[in-house]
Amino acid sequence: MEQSTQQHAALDLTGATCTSCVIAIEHLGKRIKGISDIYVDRQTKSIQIEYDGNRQSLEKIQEFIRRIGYEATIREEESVSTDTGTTEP
Ligand SMILES: [Cu+2]
Repeated sequence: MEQSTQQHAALDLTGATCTSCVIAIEHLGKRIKGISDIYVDRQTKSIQIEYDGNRQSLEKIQEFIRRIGYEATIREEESVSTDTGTTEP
């Protein structure tokens, strides 16, 4: 049984401030199994990831980033409840 539910995740990135860091993370990150897309936002110091929904894929990218000298923290925001006040009765 193989689940292929595409999911989005965000990681906080520490230490990678120059363009070459960002390029390295984006370029090599895409080659990690389970990661279909990765985008580093230097402004917000975050990494946006599209992945297969497998937690191991997230841990793999975290480990990879640590190995090249930076720190990435997975944001726990999977179950976001948005109270917008526009809920129907
Ligand atoms: Cu750098």
